[in-house]
Amino acid sequence: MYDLVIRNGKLVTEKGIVEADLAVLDGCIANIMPRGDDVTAGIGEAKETIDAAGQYVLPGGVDVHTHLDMPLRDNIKSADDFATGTIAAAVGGTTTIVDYACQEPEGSLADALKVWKEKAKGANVDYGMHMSLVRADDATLNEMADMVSQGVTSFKVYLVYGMRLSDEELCRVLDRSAHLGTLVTAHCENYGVISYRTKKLLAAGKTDPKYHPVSRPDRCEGEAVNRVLQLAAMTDMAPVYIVHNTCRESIKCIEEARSMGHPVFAETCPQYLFLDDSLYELPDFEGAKYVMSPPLRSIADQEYLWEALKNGTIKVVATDHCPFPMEQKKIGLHNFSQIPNGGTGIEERIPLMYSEGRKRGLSMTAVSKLVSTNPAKLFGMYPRKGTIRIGSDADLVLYDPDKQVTIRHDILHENVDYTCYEGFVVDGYPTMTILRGQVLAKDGDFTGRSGLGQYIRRDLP
Ligand code: DUC
Ligand code: ZN
Ligand code: ZN
Repeated sequence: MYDLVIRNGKLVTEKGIVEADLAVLDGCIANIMPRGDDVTAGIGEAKETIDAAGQYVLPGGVDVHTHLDMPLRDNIKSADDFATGTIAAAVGGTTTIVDYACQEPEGSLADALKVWKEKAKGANVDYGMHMSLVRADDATLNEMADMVSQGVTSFKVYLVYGMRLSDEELCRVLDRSAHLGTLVTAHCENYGVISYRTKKLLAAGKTDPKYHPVSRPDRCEGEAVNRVLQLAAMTDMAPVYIVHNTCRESIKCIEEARSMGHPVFAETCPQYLFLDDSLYELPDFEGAKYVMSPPLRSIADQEYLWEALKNGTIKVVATDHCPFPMEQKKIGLHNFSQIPNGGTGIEERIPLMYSEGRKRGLSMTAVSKLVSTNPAKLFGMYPRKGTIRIGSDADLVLYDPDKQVTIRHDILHENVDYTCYEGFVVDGYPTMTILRGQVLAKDGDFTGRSGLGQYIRRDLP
């Protein structure tokens, strides 16, 4: 007997929309039958049946860029931990996240993974880990192979912030990663440029949030993307994934690298597709909500990113979910460079992307590839995650295309006192989220048993 059957839905598969019924056994998709054929034939009625008439059945969302419970500096951590952040993820239709574990300045990768796995106990959706590197010494490079055997198959490098690596260190990491067959993910901004411009702005008394984007313009991102891609090209064409692309300046470099056959992959995030730099002009320190790095860009950049989603240059929409409460943002009331960087998205991503994606001519399948299938493939979780097919985990989202919702902070579950998308109206919303056959969320509420999330040991991409 099957554990669960979902009848009458429209399945969003990689090959398109299929009107079919789906059966679940032991947490996996066990059978799919076109409408009219009985999915339970010869097996008997299932323990539970869900009627998905009028709804799409999506593959669970896969968010490969989150910062849960991330220490920023003394006494400041990102507001969502693995308990709250994954409730928000589940209600918003995301069933798998990949969070960034961070190596300590003097610490080992093994220590960092242990710390992050401890933080993740009690998670409500499945989770994998990337590893952010703050050093590229022999000990760290030697540990990368151990990480792979523990299911960590991607390594992050920063070209900015205190944890930035030098060009030589970047080459060392790229070289080792190419050798291991892993993926280097890169936060690209030019540290020297930002440092110089920030000092100059502050010295001139320009301290408001609106100077944050002035301190780190699009060229500063483009330069760093170009640099890391050139270094990777000189290092056996090491595969690279550029996180949170915001602008034409960076996408142009990626297009060029891809046209030369370099395995380069691009991510963007909802904030760069839906929000723009005019928000920094808001009065009363409201602009601080949008202080994140890289910063929001122009409407023209937004349009460029949407085109890049359509033409396949950008393969993934993830969130960089890393909110800080307004009280903490106020640390930078008189100095924009002190505002903790980051915003919301883990709960809003799926509704925003399906709603706007459809309006902009992307098919349901095209959106599902951006938010589920492609990230699962690039980060070694496919076909277990990111697709609706027999044998895959039964991570499913029922999505009502006619349910119009106005996004407001008070309907969301993120543990912070605002949403970056207050007042946005979305056409379509998740009505049920299922993780490995178990219902986690229904009609905007978390209704599941807590702590069902499991660690995903990722394969090489
Ligand atoms: N950028 C942010 O805005 N927040 C978290 C980390 C990052 O790179
Ligand atoms: Zn980043
Ligand atoms: Zn990030």
